[in-house]
Amino acid sequence: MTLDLPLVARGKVREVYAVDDDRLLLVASDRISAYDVVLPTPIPDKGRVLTALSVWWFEQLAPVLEAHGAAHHLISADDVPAEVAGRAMLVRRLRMLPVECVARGYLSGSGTVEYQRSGAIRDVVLPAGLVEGSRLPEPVFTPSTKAELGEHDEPITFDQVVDTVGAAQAQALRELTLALYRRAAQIAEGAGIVLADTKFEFGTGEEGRGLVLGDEVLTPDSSRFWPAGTWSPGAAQASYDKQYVRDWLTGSGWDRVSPPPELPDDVVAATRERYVTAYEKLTGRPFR
Ligand code: Q0Q
Repeated sequence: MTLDLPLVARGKVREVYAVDDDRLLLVASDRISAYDVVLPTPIPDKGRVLTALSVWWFEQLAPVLEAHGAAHHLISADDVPAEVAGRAMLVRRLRMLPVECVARGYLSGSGTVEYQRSGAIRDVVLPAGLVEGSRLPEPVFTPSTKAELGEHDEPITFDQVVDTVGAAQAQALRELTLALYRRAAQIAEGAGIVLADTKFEFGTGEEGRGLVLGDEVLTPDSSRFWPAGTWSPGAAQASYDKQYVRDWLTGSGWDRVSPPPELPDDVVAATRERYVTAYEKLTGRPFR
């Protein structure tokens, strides 16, 4: 599929195209990545499900954004080229801030590794005795740099955010990131899903106005979603969307260095179903 639009940016599973001076097109593919590698087998409808989920979250979080004098960048998910219908968002072009705004309600992944070494995640000191999957006493803001494609984001301190965007905007990023996370985690809990952590990206629009929430929001690609029913601190939690893929890859003997193998049909079907189920449980709407 080639769109007749200039490519602005390409991620592992998404692209950004320029529509005009003021608008971009965010396109989600059916590609899936695991262990930081894009797999050769697409997951049918993944792009459409994650786009529909982002659009729904923008609706749900609009009151929180407004309460903080902020906005979001979504213009339309309908007014998009037919080739990418259902899996693209027409968005306002922003001046994106070079900070990945991560909110964590639970300890997991790279956060656990750093905590085990230092009792903290950069400058965010955590209580003793936490393990992989532990719920944190309060959600925490643990920003990171925006790594180049293929690189890992590097955690940074709040003071480094201040040095990057200034004290007022750094404080606004932290407050808004945590407020959005709290609301989203509350909604997810009602659907039987643990929102362990998520990553927001913000930009600014017209001079002097507030922050604008960009990128995709609260998808299984930008967040860790765990089934609440099986949450059990002390080990890696089952991923809501990628566990079938991870387990099959582990069992396949793939060495994580050579090109990854094709996924079998049953793993593809089960993974598609997980994305659809996550959408339907969170939104209460049937995926069409
Ligand atoms: C923008 N990205 C992310 C990305 C690769 C997405 C550029 N509203 C905006 C947005 C957004 N969203 C961006 N730039 C200006 N205004 C977001 C990091 C990168 C694929 C998909 N890149």
